Amino acid sequence: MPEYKEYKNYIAGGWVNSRSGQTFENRNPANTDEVIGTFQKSTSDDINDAIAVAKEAYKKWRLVPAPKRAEIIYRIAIRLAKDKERLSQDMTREMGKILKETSGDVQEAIDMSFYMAGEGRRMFGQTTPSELPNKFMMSIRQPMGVCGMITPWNFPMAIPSWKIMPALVCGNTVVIKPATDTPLSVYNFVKIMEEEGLPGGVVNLVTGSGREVGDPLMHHKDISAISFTGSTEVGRKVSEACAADFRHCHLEMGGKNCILVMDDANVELAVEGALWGAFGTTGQRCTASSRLIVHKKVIKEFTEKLVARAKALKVGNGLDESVEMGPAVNESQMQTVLKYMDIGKNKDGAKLLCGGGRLTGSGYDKGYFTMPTIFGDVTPNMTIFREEIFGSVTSITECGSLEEAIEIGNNTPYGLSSSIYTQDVNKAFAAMRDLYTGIFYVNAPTIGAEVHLPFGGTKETGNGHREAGTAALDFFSEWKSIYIDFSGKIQKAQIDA
Ligand code: UN1
Repeated sequence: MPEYKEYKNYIAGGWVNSRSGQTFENRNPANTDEVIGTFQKSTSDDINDAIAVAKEAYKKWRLVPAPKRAEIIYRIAIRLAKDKERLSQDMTREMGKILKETSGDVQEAIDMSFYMAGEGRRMFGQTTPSELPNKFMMSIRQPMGVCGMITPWNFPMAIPSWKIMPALVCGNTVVIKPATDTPLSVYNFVKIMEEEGLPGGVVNLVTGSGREVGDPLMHHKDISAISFTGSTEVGRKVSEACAADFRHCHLEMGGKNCILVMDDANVELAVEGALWGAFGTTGQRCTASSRLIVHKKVIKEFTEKLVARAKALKVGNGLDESVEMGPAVNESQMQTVLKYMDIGKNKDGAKLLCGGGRLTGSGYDKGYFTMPTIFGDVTPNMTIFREEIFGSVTSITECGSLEEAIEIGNNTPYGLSSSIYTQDVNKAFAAMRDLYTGIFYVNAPTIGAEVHLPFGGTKETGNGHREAGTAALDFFSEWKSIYIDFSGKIQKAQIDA
């Protein structure tokens, strides 16, 4: 068995043990015999240390000119690109998704870093004429202080980059708690920040559980803003923790995204899209295509082709380049997925078209492998239609018209992503207008957002904020409106004619 390492917290520019003196293990979900490393099992003591340090570091960092902050971010981007192969390998080993996808994840962090480095010389405010003579007015972005980040395991480097990079370019300092399943990817990211010259204390990493680390982080009075990606259940707690004293919070939570397949769609293309949207990242994306709403004229052809493709998917260890789908991230996630497979079969009474259980036998017995699973005859009252599964399960629901498809598509508490396959521009535009989601695609699945447009969702997916694009700057800065009167006399807005 290969040697494994003990990884530390990063506080005040140094690598330190948790004050608890305890660690936890990180194992490969494709082969649970393989220990990736041990990480600090931190507590509120460590979080308090990290926040105090970040608060102190903020005093200097906020005064570093944004283009200079951005130069460091630029160097980090270059270094991520240089180390992409190693970072992807580590990510596949710690969370299971296939190498092509983990290198996409690292690429997304590279893209975000370059994008935010560019913002260092933009971060535009407004100037606008005053209603009074000899008076000037403008708005600028100002940083807020220490930002807390709680990040998920499904995009272990991309999502931390969505939060850290805009926070830094705006002049904030950071305390991040990564998911317990993927501390190595955030460790690797922060290590690169250190090596590329980010001053100590500006970004601090504290590993550990949600209860022992996430909870004190979200409740701490010196945290100006929390950015959270994860379950709706935990998001609600973050929101409540911040509400009492009006600290800002950005929440990115569940999804139950739909693809509409119209009777005029290119069915081959729709099948390709649904396969990728449903089973990419083993279905463990907030943007996963978990509801396929298909016109009755093409449902037979679409279903047959999709089921054939899903059955042929090669499932296994993501380090094997021929593998197309990796394992569930951990035992409990696998159990949740198996539970929904069971509900689909036995409670909802949907028609199981393929998959429906755990993969066992040679190559599978050491990991959390589930079958690519498709249910047919799914109706909006069924649990598998309503609840986010976050695994290798998708469902097919029949519709008879565009209007009906849109109604079914909107029939969910979530609102992250939606898509339509059609050759008819009129249908595409109507769906674009009427599907109430934060992200929308035409002739592409519900996954695959790029970093320079806002990312986030409506309804129970979010709380109105967005990550990525310039929208991220809106969350990680506060507007300051500035009026400069050079008339030498008192001038009264709204009153002087
Ligand atoms: C997520 O599912 O949590 O748009 C993020 C996408 C990826 C990001 C997904 N770029 O599918």
